[in-house]
Amino acid sequence: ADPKEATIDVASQQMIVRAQELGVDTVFDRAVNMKPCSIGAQGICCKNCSMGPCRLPLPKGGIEGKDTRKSLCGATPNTIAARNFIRMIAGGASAHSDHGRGVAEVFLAAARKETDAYQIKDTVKLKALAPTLGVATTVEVDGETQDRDIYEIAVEVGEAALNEWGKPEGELLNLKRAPEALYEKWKKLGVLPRNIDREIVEIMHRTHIGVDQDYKNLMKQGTRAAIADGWGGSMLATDLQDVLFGTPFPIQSEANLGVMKEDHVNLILHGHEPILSEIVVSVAQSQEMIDYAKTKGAKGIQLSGICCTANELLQRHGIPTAATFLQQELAIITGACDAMVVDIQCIMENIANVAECFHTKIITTHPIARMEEQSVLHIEFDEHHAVEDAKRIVKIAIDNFENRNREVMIPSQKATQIAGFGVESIQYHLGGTFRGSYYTLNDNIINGRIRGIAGVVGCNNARTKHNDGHVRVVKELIKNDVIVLTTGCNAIACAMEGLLTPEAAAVHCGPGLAEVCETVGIPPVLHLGSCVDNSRILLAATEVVKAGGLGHDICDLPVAGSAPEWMSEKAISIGHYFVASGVYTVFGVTLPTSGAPVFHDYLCKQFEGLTGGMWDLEIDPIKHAQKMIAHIDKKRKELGI
Ligand code: BF8
Repeated sequence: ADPKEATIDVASQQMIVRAQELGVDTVFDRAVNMKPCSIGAQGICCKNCSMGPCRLPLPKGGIEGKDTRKSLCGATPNTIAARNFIRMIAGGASAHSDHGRGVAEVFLAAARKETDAYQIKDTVKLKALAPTLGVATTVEVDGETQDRDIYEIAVEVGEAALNEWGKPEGELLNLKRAPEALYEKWKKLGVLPRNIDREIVEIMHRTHIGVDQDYKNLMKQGTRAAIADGWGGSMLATDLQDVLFGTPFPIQSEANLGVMKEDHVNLILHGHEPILSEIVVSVAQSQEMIDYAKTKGAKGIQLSGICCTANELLQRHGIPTAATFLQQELAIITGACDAMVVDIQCIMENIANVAECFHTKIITTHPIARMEEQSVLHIEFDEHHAVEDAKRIVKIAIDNFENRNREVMIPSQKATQIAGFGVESIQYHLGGTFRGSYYTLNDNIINGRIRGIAGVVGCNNARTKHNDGHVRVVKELIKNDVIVLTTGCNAIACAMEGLLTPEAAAVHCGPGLAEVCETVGIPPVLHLGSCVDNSRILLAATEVVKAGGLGHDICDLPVAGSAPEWMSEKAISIGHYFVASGVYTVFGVTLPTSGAPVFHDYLCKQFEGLTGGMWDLEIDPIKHAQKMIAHIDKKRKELGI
């Protein structure tokens, strides 16, 4: 790979060059050497039974007259693309939701005091959350209202939350947190999720050979499962994590490979669940471990994060971010990574091969996510002996410090970032002290200083230049006075570019947004956390609706969504729960729908008539942002502002 073609990030370019010099292959090289299958990329390869795979390429020159393409069983391109699409939703929703379930289980163990590694930290949020799950926070004693014991409330909250995954009747409790108009719309469409697991299972059933063969009906189930992710599994994950580990509040840190330190033990935490990483952080920051590191000749222990674990640790502890998804191999190529601890999701198997060329220890920790490579250590993490597990992990990193076997080459690049925004802190910064709501934010939208709100999120994708789409889309938006809420790897890309600082306002924003940011002292791009924390964006949008003056539903707001460099199934689930919640959502790179033009049209045009939201695909970052701005302007016009 040509490093300058592969990424806009200078630190990454340096590490790609080093990898090539050492003969270590990275995702950037593999992307050049292996081209994607164009039929699969267009969504029209069906491998759901062994009569296939049936491939239905678009005829050269497009379709003239009737589209007669069909598989052995007769499935049309629309059926095949819709089946593939909702299977991606099932994959993404299950990843987020299983993460949420894991958090709920640990939450319950903590509430029942079965483990002393975890405590209920944010009691205010617990009490705010309890009623949404049908749990009372007070009790009547002799005609007097008394507060209930925190841990008693927590046990019931934990039980009610866990019940959401498999309850036999009813609908998800969080749905009522959506604007009433949206809830009613879902009800009318018949897409209220019953429980989280069921909607995912039903996708697998309906996409089996010979079941659902109507793309509209398939998408109906896709919508139901996506809502079960955004307003269900992901939202529960965020809420329970906040109660357990603390609700984030703005905090300063740094981002990019330059956060690693040559004279320190570098322990990198990579993956998604804070269950593990929270404990590793507290152990690694203990005097006992720091002293132990010093006995091995290190000055201390430098923790840093990759992917959404990075976002979780950043927003609650200010732990610096080492890398985005595509930089995970590069962090090892610095020669300074003494251990990389991983749990679930977005972990490339090739880090094991790269680590074998260095001294780095890769440690898997989750029973559902192991690697076959012999060099990989597996230390299964269990909430009941969390501290002991974490100590073992940190010690392995420290002991490995003396084994560095190649020259250390840490790029100098790193940028300051402010992260830790959320529904609560946006209210604090941009809300009205009087009304305790998003009144001031709405006021600034109505008076036009802020043109609209964009949620820009999602992955890196080796099929497009690393971080280029992220940074250009976001810069174009803020230049046009659109405030950006970010999560996931987009947030990391923006951090590396210096966009998550209040100073970025003067340099990159239009005059209206710059004025607001400078007055309040916030960055124009607000980091809301990890990918499950996209649920924070749904709730922030709901607060905007509630604050008044901008319509009655999320689809009335001047907002738009984007994932410029998406690649994962989780991104498709997120994209679709935004669309299902009324948001115009643009993806970059590609969409696995282009080989089925009727289905593509259904998602990108007709869906607006159902939920008020719709999909779009735009590869060019500037046009991508301009389409979002055009939608925001359309909504402003409809609102008469
Ligand atoms: O869940 S943005 S590459 S790290 S999938 Fe993965 Fe995509 Fe990054 Fe977080 Ni989200």
